[in-house]
Amino acid sequence: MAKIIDLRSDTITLPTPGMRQAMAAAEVGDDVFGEDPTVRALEVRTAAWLGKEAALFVVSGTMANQVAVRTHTEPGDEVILEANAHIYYYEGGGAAALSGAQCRCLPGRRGRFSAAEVEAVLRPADPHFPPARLICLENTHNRGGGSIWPIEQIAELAGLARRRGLRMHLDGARLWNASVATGIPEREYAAHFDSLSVCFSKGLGAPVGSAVAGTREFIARARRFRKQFGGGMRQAGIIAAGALYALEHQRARLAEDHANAQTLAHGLAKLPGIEMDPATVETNIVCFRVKYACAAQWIKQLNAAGVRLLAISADTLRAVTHLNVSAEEVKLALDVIAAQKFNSEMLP
Ligand code: TLP
Repeated sequence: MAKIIDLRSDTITLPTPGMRQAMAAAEVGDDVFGEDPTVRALEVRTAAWLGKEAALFVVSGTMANQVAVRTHTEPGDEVILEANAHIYYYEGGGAAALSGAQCRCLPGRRGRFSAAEVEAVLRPADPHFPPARLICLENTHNRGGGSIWPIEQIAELAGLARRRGLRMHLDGARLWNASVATGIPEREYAAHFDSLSVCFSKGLGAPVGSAVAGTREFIARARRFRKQFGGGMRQAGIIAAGALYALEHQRARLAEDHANAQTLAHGLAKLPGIEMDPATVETNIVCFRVKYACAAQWIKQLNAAGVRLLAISADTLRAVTHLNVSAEEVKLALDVIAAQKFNSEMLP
């Protein structure tokens, strides 16, 4: 069988030879005792990169977000976010289960919403109402198709949050992509937030690991919740070394993923049966609607032909470009997609 071209997610990326070497050579210690020098180095480097006082290494983006939500809130507090936000949509009900938070979902446009829309749902202090505590944004926005938040719009939301006594958290799993695409450094985005999460294990290509960053005080409290959630790790320097390597050596190449996503989007836009506006593709995520046959049938048929995509709704597919897919393979994937036969009789 021909080589499989796996565009399901940038989470499937494999460690590079240089990364494996760095991991094998990592100095380690017991990180729960604060004795792992490589974890420490990664936390210090990440905090500096993001312009925050401190950072905490965690196993996943989900844990980074959920530790942050728990650190900001008490049970019964309201968290305002967009209806397709990863924190709400894809984290197993974590905000409710782990923090007892009530999520107030706003409808977004490709994941984005305005300060006026938040203001419209804020309620006065009154025993009837849960106190609104936290606003969460996602940049880039996954289900928004890798969309980037304009920094002016973030600044407006941060201004509102300050005036109304709310905190701001950024799910920055793919903040690197936003920064590489816009040229706006991560720290400039981060400056508008009290806390943010970042992932080393998506486009950057590390096998495991994310971080949450914020003030020293915030991170000290977050460290307790990481332990409570079972996320205290021991000789974690082995994986932290991969993350550190990813940050130092594999960030700039994200521009290649963005260029490959453009090739894919423009190619898809020409195919019958696909609804795709390439202007909506801003980073490495390409979401498109299929007209004939449901998304699940497309997935099945493409899988058999060696191209893997993800169905993110009944009629929408997602392709993500990454480290392990070359420009050549993206063109090959397009040929495979173009060769498929679908018709409206296949609709359920
Ligand atoms: N997203 C995954 C799936 O969970 C959908 C993917 O394939 O894109 N924030 C954002 C914006 C994410 O996209 C993800 C992962 C996470 C957080 C969670 O990261 P992990 O998978 O490390 O828990």
